[in-house]
Amino acid sequence: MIKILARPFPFLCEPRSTALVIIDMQRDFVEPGGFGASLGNDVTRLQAIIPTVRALLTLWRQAGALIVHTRESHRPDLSDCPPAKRNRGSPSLRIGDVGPMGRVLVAGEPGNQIVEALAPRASEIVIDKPGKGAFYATGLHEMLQARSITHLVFAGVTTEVCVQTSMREANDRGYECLLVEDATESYFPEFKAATLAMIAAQGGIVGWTAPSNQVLSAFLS
Ligand code: C5J
Repeated sequence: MIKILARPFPFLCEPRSTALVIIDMQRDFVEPGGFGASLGNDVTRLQAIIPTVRALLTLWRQAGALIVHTRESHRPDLSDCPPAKRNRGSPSLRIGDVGPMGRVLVAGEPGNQIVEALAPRASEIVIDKPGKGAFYATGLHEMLQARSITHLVFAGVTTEVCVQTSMREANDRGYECLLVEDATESYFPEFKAATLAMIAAQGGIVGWTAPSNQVLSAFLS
């Protein structure tokens, strides 16, 4: 059992039953010309967490523990993209439109790939999710249950959208969840701060948060 110094109190877990879940570290969110940029966002904020997420990935690989990567991703015929999602707002590029990195948020396109520094290995689970949450229409819960996973450590983007949605879905399914504070980012710093605060509030109503140095030192001690 390891003990991570976290908010609102220490997070206890066994590496063999604790998966690292890296949410949507895709070129479409992190690089210019993708979905995030098409919504008018500054993507450089998100690029800054790549080294920290990579450190967690390396730690989990060394521990031989389970790693899950997610991609927000739609079928080429967009049959899994509700019109309500595709048509909302006025982005410069909609889901399925052709941009500088291929069709936006479409499976198999260059922009839909996870950034090179965090590229999944063959032994790691990769989830293509049509929604913001990692559990909706993916079979992730069944995959985790088959591997006796009880605890999830989250990283990735964006904090208040796909990360928070996935963490809430996981919490409702009975997982103990921790979000690594400096391994997640938002286009809006105030939304990240609010998300971290609301997760750990009320005795950890959604779960725990901790900085990456506490996760690393707990695993390495
Ligand atoms: C968004 C995500 N923000 N991965 N997706 O649309 O957070």
